[in-house]
Amino acid sequence: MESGVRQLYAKIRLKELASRGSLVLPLLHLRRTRGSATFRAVGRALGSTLRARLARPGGHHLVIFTMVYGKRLAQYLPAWLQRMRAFGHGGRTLVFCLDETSEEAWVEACRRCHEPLLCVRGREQTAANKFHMMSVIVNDGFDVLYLDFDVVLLQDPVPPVLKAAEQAELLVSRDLGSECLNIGVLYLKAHPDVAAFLQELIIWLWNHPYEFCQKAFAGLLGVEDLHWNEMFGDLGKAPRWAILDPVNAFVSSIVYSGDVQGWTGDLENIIIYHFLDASGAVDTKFAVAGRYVNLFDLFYANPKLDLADATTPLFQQDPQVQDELLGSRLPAAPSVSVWAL
Ligand SMILES: [Mn+2]
Repeated sequence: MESGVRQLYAKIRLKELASRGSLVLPLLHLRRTRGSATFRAVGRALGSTLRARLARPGGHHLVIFTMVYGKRLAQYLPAWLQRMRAFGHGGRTLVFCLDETSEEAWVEACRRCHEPLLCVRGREQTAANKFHMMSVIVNDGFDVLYLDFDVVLLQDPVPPVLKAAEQAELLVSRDLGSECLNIGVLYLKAHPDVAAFLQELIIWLWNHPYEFCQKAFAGLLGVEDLHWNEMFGDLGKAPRWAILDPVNAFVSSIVYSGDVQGWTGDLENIIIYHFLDASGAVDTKFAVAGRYVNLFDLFYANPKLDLADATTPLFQQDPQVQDELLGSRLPAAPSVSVWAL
């Protein structure tokens, strides 16, 4: 078959699958005995523990979700989860552990320090996992706050995220000095427009496996140009979306560029610090520090920090934490149009 025809054929099949999927996914709780082991494990976590727990009066149907892999980082997971628990979110935090086939470092580490049901094992180490998992969560009626593992909470992110979500179904972080989205901190509301968006994104990535998923995500929101759409049809309407304040609240460290990365304002206003670990390596020619700096050690293996203490800011607990945060602080925000809630 000619490649263009084959792609079109694959697309039509996927569209059919996806539309059938969108009909059945809301009935997920009825079909948890089917599907892959991972799909069933997510269904069990959502259907039993999380549905009961998050349905309490005053609770919110919000799942915090992170995705982790690689043996190097498993050692930091207990401390990472301790920080979630400090803000009362341990019981809503789903950890997707992508282990190597022969080594179960992650899922074992997770189950030792977390509720076993909330540690879900996957096998394929691909970024697309994030969107498939979020699609399952959203289609099962839960909002989801995805957090990269290379973040640290300075304050509880849930109240400001829920406040911002009053005006948008999708919230995403961004570089301080560019319009480049960063899907390392991402909130998706359980909403039909979001479910359709995720479905479209998954289909788009299937048809364009060579594209960087963050660019595809931004492209479907209309922020970046996507190519070859004439072959795959028009893109659908994006959900209402907004940027999480990249200036002083949902901020990132400076690794490569003080013109683009970093933050400005007051230490007290930082909610999430995304320290851009990038799989534990840097290009030493371009990194501002000239070398890789392991900030997992600073935040998650630091005897001076009591991560369970949510009231004393981490930068007051250890001057080195303060130095790190201030090292990425700019005197003023660069002049890009800031669109933040
Ligand atoms: Mn990250």
